[in-house]
Amino acid sequence: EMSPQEAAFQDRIDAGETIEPQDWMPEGYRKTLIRQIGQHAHSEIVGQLPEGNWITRAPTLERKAILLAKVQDEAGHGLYLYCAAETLGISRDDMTEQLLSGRMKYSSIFNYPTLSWADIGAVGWLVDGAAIMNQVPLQRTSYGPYSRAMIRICKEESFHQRQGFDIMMKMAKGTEAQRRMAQDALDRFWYPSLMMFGPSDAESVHSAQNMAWRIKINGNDELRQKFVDQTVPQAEYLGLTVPDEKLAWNEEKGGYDFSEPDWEEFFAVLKGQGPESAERMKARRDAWEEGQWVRDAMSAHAAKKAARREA
Ligand code: FAQ
Repeated sequence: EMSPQEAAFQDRIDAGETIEPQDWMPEGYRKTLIRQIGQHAHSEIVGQLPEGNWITRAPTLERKAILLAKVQDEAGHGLYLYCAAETLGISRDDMTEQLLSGRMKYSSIFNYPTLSWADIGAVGWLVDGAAIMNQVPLQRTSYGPYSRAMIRICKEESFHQRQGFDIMMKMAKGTEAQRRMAQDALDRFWYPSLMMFGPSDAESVHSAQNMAWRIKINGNDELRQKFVDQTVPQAEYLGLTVPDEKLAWNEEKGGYDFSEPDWEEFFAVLKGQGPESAERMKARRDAWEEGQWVRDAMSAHAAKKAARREA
C-alpha cells in the first residue's frame, strides 16, 4: 500500500516531472539511486584502468593524445556522478569505503584485461557503445542531477565510441597481423559487452520498481537487443566476425537472434572473481591510501582557515 505522500510522489513521476534534491522522496528511491549512481561513478573511475594501461604504449603521438583525453573524460564523468550521488545524502568518502569493502560494485566489464592495442579500439567501439545505449535513455531519468549529468556524459561518450571505431577500422583494414588482433579483441570483448546491460529481465531484481520510478527507462534485454542490432552491421563493415554461431537475422522480430552470454561467468565476476578483479581493487585501494595525506592536509588547512575566520 502506498502512503498518500508516496502516491503524490508517484503522480509526479508519472507526469514526467523531475525530482530535485530538496524534494521529498521515498527512502527506497533514494537508496536505489545512491546504489545506481554510486556504481556508475565507480565504473567511470575503475574504467580508466584498462585504457590507462595503454597510454604509454599508444602507437602514435596523435593516438596517445586522443586516449589521454578520453581517459581524462572518464575521470570527469566519475566526478559529476559522485556529486550527483552526494545530493542524495551520502559522501564520496562513504561511497569509496563501500567500494573498497566490496559493498558497492562497479561494472563487470572493467574486470577484463586489455591485452593489445586493438583492445583499446574494442573498448571504445563496444564498451562505450554499450554505455551510450544504456545512458541515452537515462538523460530522461526522473532524478534531476543524474539526468543532467547524463546529458554531458553522453556527448563525450559519442566521441569515445567514434575514436574506438576509428582504431578498429585502422586495425581491421591494416596488415594481416593487425586484422587478427582486431578479430581477437572482438572475440574477447563481445560477450563481456553484452553483460554490461545486466542479467536477463527475469533475473533483474531491480528493474520493475526502477522502471516504475523512471530511474531506469528500458529493460536490460531490450537494450541488449538494440546493442546487438546496432553493432552487428558495424562488425560486418569492419570485415570482422561476431563470435556467435547462432547469430542470425530474424525477419519476424526485426532484429538478430543471438546467444546469451555465460551468466555463471557474469555472477562470478560480480563476486569479485573476474580475471582482473584483484588488480582493479588493489589499484583503487592503493590510490585511496596513498591519497590519505592529501585529504588530511586539505582538511587541516580548511579547519585552520575556518578558525582564523572566527577569530
Ligand atoms: N556489472 O536488477 P539489476 C561506463 C548488478 S559504462 C556489475 O538488473 P539494475 C563508461 C546490479 O547492480 C558502465 N553489476 O540491476 C565507460 C544488481 O546488484 P545489486 C557503468 C551489475 O540496477 C566506458 C544486480 O546485478 N554504467 O562506465 C551489472 O536495475 C569506457 C541485479 O541487476 C552504469 O552503471 C554489471 N554489468 O540494472 C567508462 C549505468 N549489471 O546492486 C570507462 C547505470 C547488473 O543489487 C571506459 N546503471 N549488475 O547488488 C544501470 O543502468 C543499471 O544499474 C544496470 C543494472 C543496467 C547496470
